[in-house]
Amino acid sequence: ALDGDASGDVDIDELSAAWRTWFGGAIRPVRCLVIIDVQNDFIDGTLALKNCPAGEDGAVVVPVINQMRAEYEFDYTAISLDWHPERHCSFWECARAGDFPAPLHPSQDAARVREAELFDDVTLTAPDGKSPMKQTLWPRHCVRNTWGAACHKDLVVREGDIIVHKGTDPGIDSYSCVFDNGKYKDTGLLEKLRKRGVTHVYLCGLATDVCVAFSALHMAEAGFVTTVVMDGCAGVDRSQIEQRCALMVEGGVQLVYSRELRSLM
Ligand code: VGL
Ligand code: ZN
Repeated sequence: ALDGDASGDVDIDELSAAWRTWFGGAIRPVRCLVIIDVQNDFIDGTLALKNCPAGEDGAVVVPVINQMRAEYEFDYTAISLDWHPERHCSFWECARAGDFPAPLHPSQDAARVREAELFDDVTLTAPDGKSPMKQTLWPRHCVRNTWGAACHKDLVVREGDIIVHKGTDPGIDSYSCVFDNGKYKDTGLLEKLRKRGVTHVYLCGLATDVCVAFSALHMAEAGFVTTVVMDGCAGVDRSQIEQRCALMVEGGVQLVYSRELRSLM
């Protein structure tokens, strides 16, 4: 009955039995809340979003995220942490000091890098040794094992939460919690989610137009049903937020508000 060239040939009971055999149980969504970079430096530290162009306060996402955890039953929760070494290619201070831990691309004027302003872009050589790779220069932030890299004190973290570190390589940045910016290496998160049978991911955190957007795009591309909870996010720059939201929608990501989850889950 499954070989039908006419739709009437498909036997739904038989089809559903086949799925049950494959999966060993009833088919249901397996949901993971993914909390991106709710770290002190993005809230009260060196890269505080409230001092960025959009003027959004990173702290407002904390109660929204905690409330989601309390109200909805996610099977899993993953927490990503921007986790940089002391010298990192995204640090403006390293660029200014001429102590840059990544090779510049031949097209990049080295003198320009030493005079770069905060948030300027520079062009680095990718880990393949030849491709140009754009890098924004941020103030030094989220240095591993420092206060700035720690989660906001009020964020609920439970035993069993999946913790994923990103941006650990000095020579390449990683906005996404899935792949680095050049897609050379993955963080290991995909494998952890797949091992647990996760089908649906719900993203929130910081920053909407940077790490949340890139993570959501990679997750949708990897085949997860991907939702971003907008009131659980705060961003850097208004026009960037708009552009990246459009890009996410184009990439199949659903953008919602936390109160809508009740009807979606
Ligand atoms: C982020 C800029 C630099 C983020 C991380 O978490 O959105 N932004 N590193
Ligand atoms: Zn970073």
